[in-house]
Amino acid sequence: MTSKNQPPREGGSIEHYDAVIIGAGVSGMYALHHLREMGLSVRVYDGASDVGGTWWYNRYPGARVDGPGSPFYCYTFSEELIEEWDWEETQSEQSAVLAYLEHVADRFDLRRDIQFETWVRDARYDEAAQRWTVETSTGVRACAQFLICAVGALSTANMPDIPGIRDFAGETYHTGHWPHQPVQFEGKRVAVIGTGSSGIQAIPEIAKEAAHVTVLQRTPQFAFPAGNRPITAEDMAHARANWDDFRAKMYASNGGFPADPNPSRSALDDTPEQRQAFYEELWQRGGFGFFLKLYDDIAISEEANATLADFVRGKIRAIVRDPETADKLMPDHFVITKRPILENGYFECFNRDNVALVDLREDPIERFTETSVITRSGEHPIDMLVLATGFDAISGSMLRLNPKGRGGESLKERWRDRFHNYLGLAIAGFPNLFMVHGPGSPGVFYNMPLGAERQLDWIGNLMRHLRDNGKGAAEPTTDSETAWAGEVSAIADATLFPRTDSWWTGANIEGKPRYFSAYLAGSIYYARLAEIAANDYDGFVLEPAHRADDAKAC
Ligand code: NA7
Repeated sequence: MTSKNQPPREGGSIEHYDAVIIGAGVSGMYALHHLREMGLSVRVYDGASDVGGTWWYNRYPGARVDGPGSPFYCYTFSEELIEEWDWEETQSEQSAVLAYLEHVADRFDLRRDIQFETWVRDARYDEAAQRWTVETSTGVRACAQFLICAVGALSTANMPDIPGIRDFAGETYHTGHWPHQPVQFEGKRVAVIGTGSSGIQAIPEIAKEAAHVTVLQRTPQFAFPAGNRPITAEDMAHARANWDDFRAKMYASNGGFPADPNPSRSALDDTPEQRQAFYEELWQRGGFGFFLKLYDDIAISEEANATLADFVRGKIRAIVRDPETADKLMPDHFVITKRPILENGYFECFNRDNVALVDLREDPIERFTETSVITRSGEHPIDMLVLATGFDAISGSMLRLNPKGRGGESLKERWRDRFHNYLGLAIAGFPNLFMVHGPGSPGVFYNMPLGAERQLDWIGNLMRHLRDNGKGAAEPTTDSETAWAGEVSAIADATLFPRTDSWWTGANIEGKPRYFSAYLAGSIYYARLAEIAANDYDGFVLEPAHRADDAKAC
């Protein structure tokens, strides 16, 4: 393994690369490997002290893959990687995913081109030079033709602004910035704010050790059994032997996982008894398969949606012994229109004597003191506060970076009313800047390592096209952005997703443009990318290179 912590470099000087990549998580790591394979000179900057991005930061107790899971939540670009890496569980623990990413970094010698513990503080486009200049927290400045923003869709923590929260003198942790040393819960009274995926994974684990846990819930959630299972040597051998077939299915499916398409069936085609039996079978099996195998109108028809919502509410009532607590846990939004949650003993943990639920809708937080949280009904003395309050998701990390494009216009200005972009990866006024998993792409609705590979392969081809054709910059037109926004919204508006407040719609962050910004059909998205590339990058303006260097082929 190469050295992880490089000393700050001298200020003043500027380093030159073909591409600068911001972020050394799943996407940035592949970006580095791929662009380097293309023969480009590349530098990666990341604020963390090692690779992993989201998987480096989110080390809270209970953190696991909560999508369709292993062995298909992985890179697909290297046959050797598939051959040599064994997954042990379907819902891999955070430490197992991070170990995999560390292995990838070792295997492809990635760290030599990554500068860790280095935040990019500013990124500006120079129109005459057709280049981006970045300034970093360590004083290093770099200049590159291409800027790849692999900044993560879930990496800018949402810190609640509650009166007195800074006065609280006990330990405070955000799940998305969990410490690297073990956190001791024994004997402590812990309050957890937030019942999204992170809170619901963490709460049962904390409750096993803590003296008392107060769960501060704003929105009750639908959660489904995680159905975590061991992956045996035979399972791995089967996945390897049939990898080509699995990979083809991953490419063909909307979510990027090898799911067989379901026969088209409405929830309303079945009798109530048939539906109940079907839901029960899925519930017993558990896992993300629940959502992949469902009736195909659950996210479209209110009536179909209600059949599943009622089923889950019945399950919560059956699990939670205290009827008053069960009432508070009853979700009332359309099921699966907030990020579906996989749980391991979440509802059961409300049967423990050391767990109490506070419904913030009827008993809101008024303030914190040095030693307690005070809600309308009274004071809850605590020793520790866990903020499972999520992220300024999808667009938040791009806005935190706030690059300055043509004429010095900042992204914050450009995105004041909407996250204007084309294909979810390029922005008018910001030539040669490419986002991975940006708003307008399938992003969090797709198998993210595979999505990163597919977007970056496409971006790499566009770079090659520029260089092969004497072009220096690619930039979408605002007309193509408008048409793309219409396409993204038309797909989303045919569903119930935009009608629920969630981080998918930006409703969790005050003042954020509120609309559903993901491209919901992954297979159509990648077909659109292929079609646009085949059509001479329709929707982009390709500007002639101002420098001979930039016209060289790669
Ligand atoms: P989420 O899903 O955004 O959950 C955050 C939770 O925190 C959610 O229950 C929020 O309630 C709650 N929250 C946020 N701010 C506040 C304040 N100010 N007061 C009370 N409650 C608050 O984030 P996660 O980290 O759990 O999951 C993110 C994704 O990571 C997940 O979906 C997986 O894809 C991986 P709300 O629902 O907004 O009312």
